[in-house]
Amino acid sequence: MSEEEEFEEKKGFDLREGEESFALLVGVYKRGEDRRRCEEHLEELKALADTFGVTTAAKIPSPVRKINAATFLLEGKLGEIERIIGEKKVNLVIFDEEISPAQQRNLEKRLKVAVMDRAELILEIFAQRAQTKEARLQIDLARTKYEFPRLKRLWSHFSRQRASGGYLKGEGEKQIEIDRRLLKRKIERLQEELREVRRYRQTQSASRRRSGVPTFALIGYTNAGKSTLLNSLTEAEVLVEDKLFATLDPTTRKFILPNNQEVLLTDTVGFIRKLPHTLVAAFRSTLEAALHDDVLLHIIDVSHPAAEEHAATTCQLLQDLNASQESILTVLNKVDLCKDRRMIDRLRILYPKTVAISSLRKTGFEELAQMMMKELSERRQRIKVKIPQSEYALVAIIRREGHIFYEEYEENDVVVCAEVPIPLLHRFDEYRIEDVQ
Ligand SMILES: Nc1nc2c(ncn2[C@@H]2O[C@H](COP(=O)(O)OP(=O)(O)OP(=O)(O)O)[C@@H](O)[C@H]2O)c(=O)[nH]1
Ligand SMILES: [Mg+2]
Repeated sequence: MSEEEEFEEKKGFDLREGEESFALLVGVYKRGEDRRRCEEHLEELKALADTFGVTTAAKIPSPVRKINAATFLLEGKLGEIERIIGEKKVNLVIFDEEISPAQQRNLEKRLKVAVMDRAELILEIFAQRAQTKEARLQIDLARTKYEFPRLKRLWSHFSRQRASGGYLKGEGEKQIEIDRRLLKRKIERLQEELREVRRYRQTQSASRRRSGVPTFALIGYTNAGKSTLLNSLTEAEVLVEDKLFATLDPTTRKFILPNNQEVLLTDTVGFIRKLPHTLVAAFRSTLEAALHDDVLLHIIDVSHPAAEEHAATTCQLLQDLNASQESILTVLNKVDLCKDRRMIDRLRILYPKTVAISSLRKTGFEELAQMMMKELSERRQRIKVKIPQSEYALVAIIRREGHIFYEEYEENDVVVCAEVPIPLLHRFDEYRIEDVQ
């Protein structure tokens, strides 16, 4: 085994085959009125744990006035947690809040079980679910960067029996130096491999863009129903699951609008609150490729009690990724499950250009298609032009980038009535014959 492989061996929480893991989930809140939100967040953390393959034994929303620098929680709370660990055979504690590498180390020593935070859990899930080479490389890079400041902890449970013993003394510091060097080398290697894979993907997406077919990217909170919508519209057969992060890799499919206009739909990785920074960075390139597509379809699960918070999280992440906020159509999904009509009303006020649908029951699709067509035509102007055959390449441009309603041949000219993307209008100036509304 090479040095690097050996290093790989000792990282991550070890989910043993066939052995059930029980987790205790801890969330904190400051004021009494924040308790309900804290409980909602723990419910989401439970869904994440479930996706990871860990059973939730207990959820502990904890009121805290002050965070303890060394152990995050104060002694009293730790005693309570210790008791529950004993009673419920818990072998993993997951914090909804971010905990520092030192706090994590101290907590593991104190509680004698593995401790992770939400960010690490999300990273582990991504690692479990990654399919394509690019996704695997991105996640590996994100994980390696996450581990960098945590080397001491890794070394302290070298045997993968996390927190089963104390520090290994003496050699520890030297080993950390070696590990750090290995990690640096690994980060460089991963970055190089990623550049290689991306070069290939960019060539692909560039040729797609050159084809001029407008693209809609399906974005939104995890489990909102993005893949279900893509499947319902295009029979794409993308994996749909009532788990978080079912999709990690973008899938693109052709879709024909009712006016026969061909468009592309791209399914993307779901967003979640507190998405680890290293992951956002790692996925930036894949997401950016999708976000610079023509229009974003923001899918919201309106049957979820935290739909508004989910939508806001998604918008914030879009902003962080520099996506244009102008070309977003908001798709209120799962209306069939929605018990609170006021949620739909509130979201309609918060977001312009909304449509309510059920991806599963396939309702609201006509309205959605109308909205998509309208959005495209707003980016275009309708014109009538008479183009000489010697300039026929211009007709090919309209065919590719716009939409032709009809074309007629008049001797050596062709008369075309079409919608042309506004940035291209000037190329047709000298051939315009009349304005069309
Ligand atoms: N009742 C109902 N369920 C839906 C609807 N749309 C999606 N679902 C369900 O919601 C769950 C999540 O759907 P997905 O399509 O996997 O969600 P996603 O947005 O792709 O999720 P990630 O890939 O994890 O980000 C599945 O169990 C779907 O069957 C809907 O309109 N109505
Ligand atoms: Mg999906």
